[in-house]
Amino acid sequence: MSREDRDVPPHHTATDSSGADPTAADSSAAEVASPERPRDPLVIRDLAFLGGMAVKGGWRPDSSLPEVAFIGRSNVGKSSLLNLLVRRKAFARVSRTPGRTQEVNFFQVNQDFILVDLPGYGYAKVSKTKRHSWQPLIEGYMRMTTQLRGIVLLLDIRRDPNAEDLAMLDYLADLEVPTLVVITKVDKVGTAERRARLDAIVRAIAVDEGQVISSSAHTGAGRDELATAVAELVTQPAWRREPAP
Ligand SMILES: Nc1nc2c(ncn2[C@@H]2O[C@H](COP(=O)(O)OP(=O)(O)OP(=O)(O)O)[C@@H](O)[C@H]2O)c(=O)[nH]1
Ligand SMILES: [Mg+2]
Repeated sequence: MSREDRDVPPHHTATDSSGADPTAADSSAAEVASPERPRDPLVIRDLAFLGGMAVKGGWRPDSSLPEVAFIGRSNVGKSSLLNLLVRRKAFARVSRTPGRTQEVNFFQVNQDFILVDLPGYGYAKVSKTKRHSWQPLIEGYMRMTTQLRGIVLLLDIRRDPNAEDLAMLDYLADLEVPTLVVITKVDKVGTAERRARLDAIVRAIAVDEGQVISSSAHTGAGRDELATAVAELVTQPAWRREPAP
């Protein structure tokens, strides 16, 4: 029986608990509770998909639990990283077709907090009308939430941050919402090249390297570091208590 099986009630194991645990090899960031097994900074006991907000100002969960939202360019790996964090293969939908996540999706973790999977920005091939409706959806979510504790902004290790990434970082900085940067898909570049790519990205976005986590949904790298950061974020006071005017 894997660790994943033990952490989860039986009704959640049917679709995605088979196969190897991709995070098993990554124990570097975890605190060691016993000599045999690293302590998991975020034990997943229960997960629930609460629903999606499809239009600006539309449905959102009637819950006062803390929220942490994942944001980034289309195809950067938001849904994959969310799955890695909660140790499920297909909890948030992952697709080869960029533009798959077209709603604001809400996932409850344990009885503790909500992870929010935001639609990707900047995928040019999505029809103009559809693309146009995404930014209001992101802004609509940001306006309405009074539970947000922080944003996880994702950047692909192979790409220099583009104008939209920088605009998003500016937007978040203006809102003064705590923002954690996660570099995704580090398995896609060789170890020799990795350092240079990370340096280039950190320089381009002008953030402290201590705010940046490297990750791979394929190898599980960075999972526990992200889990620690998210667990810490949800203990913070709400970023804003009233909806924006
Ligand atoms: N090699 C590798 N591929 C990844 C990684 N993370 C995601 N991918 C792949 O990248 C593609 C997009 O991943 P998603 O998780 O759907 O990306 P997303 O940001 O949610 O995309 P949208 O919902 O369209 O905005 C999929 O084919 C994933 O399998 C990673 O760490 N390593
Ligand atoms: Mg997605």
